[in-house]
Amino acid sequence: MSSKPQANSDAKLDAYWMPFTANRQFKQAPRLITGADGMYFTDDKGRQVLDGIAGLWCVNAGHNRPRIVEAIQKQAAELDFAPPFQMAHPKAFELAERLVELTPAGLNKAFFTNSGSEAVETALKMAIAYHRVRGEGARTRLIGRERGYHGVNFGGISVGGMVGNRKMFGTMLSGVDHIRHTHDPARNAFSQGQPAYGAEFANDLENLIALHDASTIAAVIVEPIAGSTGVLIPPQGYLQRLREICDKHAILLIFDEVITGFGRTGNPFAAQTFGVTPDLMTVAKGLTNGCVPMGAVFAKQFIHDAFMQGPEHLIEFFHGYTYSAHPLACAAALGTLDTYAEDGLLTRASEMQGYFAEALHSLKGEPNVIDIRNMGLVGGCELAPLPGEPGKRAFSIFLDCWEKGVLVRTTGDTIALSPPLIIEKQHIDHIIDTVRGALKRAA
Ligand code: PXG
Ligand code: PLP
Repeated sequence: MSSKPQANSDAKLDAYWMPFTANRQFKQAPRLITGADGMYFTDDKGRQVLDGIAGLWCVNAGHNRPRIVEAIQKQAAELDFAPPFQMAHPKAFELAERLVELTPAGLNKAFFTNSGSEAVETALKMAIAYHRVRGEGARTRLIGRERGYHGVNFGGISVGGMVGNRKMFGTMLSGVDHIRHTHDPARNAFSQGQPAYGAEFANDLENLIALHDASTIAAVIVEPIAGSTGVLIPPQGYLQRLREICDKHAILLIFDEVITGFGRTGNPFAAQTFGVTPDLMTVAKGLTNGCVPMGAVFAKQFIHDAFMQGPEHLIEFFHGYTYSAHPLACAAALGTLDTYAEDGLLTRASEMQGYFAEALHSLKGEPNVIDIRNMGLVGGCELAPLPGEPGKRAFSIFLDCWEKGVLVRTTGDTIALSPPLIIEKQHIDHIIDTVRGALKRAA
């Protein structure tokens, strides 16, 4: 269909400053993707590459799904854009209604953004403004967690806990504090599913409340499973404990489900898998199967209702994006929800997780493997770092797997797997065998 870009020779690679990429290294040996279907990418040399990470944790239904493709094509020809402020188009309402049927009980208001990063900014602003509209304007502090990833905008990196994403960018938001991360390989290495130890890490929140006083704290934001920082599964009882502490002190609990949303853990949302419901929940990625950029924040009714006061002709929440609820994104999301429903994908991870876990944990004992973690269809295999060169060992595994026709993701020295939810057993075997080969070759 489209002409294939030529690596190195004629294609000019200069002008594009690539995101989160080693630009100079990449441009010496580009990895170019030119097509995708089902579980596979096609690269510019015509090779088929098995997608072990659903693109970037987003293509949950696999690539090139007809309903989504058709929905986008039809929408583009019918309504390209409608202003989202003081105006709307019908699919925005339809999508919100469809979504709140899937969300955990009570999260029944949907606010649309264009990415996970924007969803996070939106949720943080909603939390602070919520307290203010009800007369608790001193509640402005935000609590995040070490090793958290909440996108790359200023609010998100402020509450986030990845040093590399923060240290270059000045002082960020004021009034932010962090609880400890829950990664505890000394006690929990090679746990399957939720590790046994570490619920007490949630008590850090009590310490911060003692330090700052609850009357200054608006919200706590965590990923139910930390994805980008290496697949950190919450210890048993940990999220429940966070919920209890937030309730006790009227602090809002925000779950960032940008990665865990839309079936990754075996339920539509990880909140359902873990049995803990937040007050605000951010999503993106799987919302449109990665096909058109879109994110959303789901809010509990009481948060929304707190804003609905004052004269009715006035704007209640001074926030929104030019492309909030963009018609193409709404069409893509509706096509995505149809596809998830038809194929039973939002619960499929619960069927596949046993086989996936067994295959993944069979890597125990391979060279330099120091921990393996899993939940639903997300897995992490952590390697001992090369002395003085953190991240390098895992990156060499990533390159080797790509050469051998499997796309994996690495973060630090953890190999992360998050395949499309349509995955079959033979694909799991192929991914794990390829990783195993790479680990042996790198030894
Ligand atoms: N929150 C979470 C929990 C995420 O995982 C974002 C927010 C930001 O979403 P956007 O759409 O603005 O990128 C994310 C994104 C990785 C990786 O390698 C993960 C993400 C993004 C880039 C790389 O794990 N997650
Ligand atoms: N910068 C300028 C000058 C703008 O006019 C706008 C929106 O109108 C923005 C930034 C924000 O863009 P967006 O709504 O796409 O986030």
